[in-house]
Amino acid sequence: MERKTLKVLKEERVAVVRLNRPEALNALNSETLIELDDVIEELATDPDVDVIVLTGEGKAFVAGADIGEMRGLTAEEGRKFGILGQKIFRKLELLEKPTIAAINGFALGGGCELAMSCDIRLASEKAKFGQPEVGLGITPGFSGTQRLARLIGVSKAKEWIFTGDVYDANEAARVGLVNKVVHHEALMEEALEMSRKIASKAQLAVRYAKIAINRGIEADIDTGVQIEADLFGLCFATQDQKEGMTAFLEKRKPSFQAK
Ligand code: CO8
Repeated sequence: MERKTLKVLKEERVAVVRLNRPEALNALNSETLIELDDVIEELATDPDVDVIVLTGEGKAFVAGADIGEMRGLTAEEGRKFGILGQKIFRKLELLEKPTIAAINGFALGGGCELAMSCDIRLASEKAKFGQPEVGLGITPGFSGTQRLARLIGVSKAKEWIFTGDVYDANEAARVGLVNKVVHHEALMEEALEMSRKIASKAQLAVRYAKIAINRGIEADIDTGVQIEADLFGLCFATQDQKEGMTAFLEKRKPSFQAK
């Protein structure tokens, strides 16, 4: 389906979703959010896709929620706009398939929040990060107060959010927001290489691992290990577990089936 604000390209079991409003630095307006929601729904059940990469067209990943659209909102409209973004980002975070943010440039405000809703963040050396909302008279509204604190710690998150400062990719990696910083030209190849590696593994095992990490980190350790035990047990009901272990013992490459 043709979409106005983003493009989707699929190859070798990987879907690349490219935010495509470069004239507004890919700022998230309602239309982009709704199209993103739609793409997430579609890719969740697409049998040809195992891994999803999110990136941006031009010099930005996403420079935030659309300030032009937000300027005139009432309190109730602002709350609704925030909840719309929160729900979509939560859906992305809970998608069973793994997601990689390939951050090609500015990831500010809602852009940083979008990147944080992905499983893994690869950044170009040109990427810039921050939550500048307080300089606009608002708080982060697409769950940045929650995810930044969980990813980089309460104290650093407060510093980032209270000052609104912008940080380069190396600082974002140093505080643990970004997995890896790569040369700008190599960003997509690195993201695709990692995606293909993940896609070559047993997909049910990858998805169960994601569920165990996501659900476990939100629970106490006893609940978390229980979730892990249940999902670990479920793996033994899959053909891919038989194939993976048999291939190891027969000293050959496994051929996984489940998608
Ligand atoms: N919204 C709308 N338009 C934007 C945005 C944005 N977030 N960012 C950039 N643009 C537009 C600019 O207005 C400009 O448009 P035009 O050419 O028509 O003047 C175009 O994109 C290019 O931008 P610049 O000329 O500013 O490019 P520069 O390279 O000079 O600067 C920056 C790049 C530093 C990224 C600069 O554009 C900037 O500071 N942008 C805003 C960053 C920001 O503050 N983001 C946070 C927004 S708030 C947010 O995300 C809250 C999320 C939760 C919302 C909850 C709702 C209730």
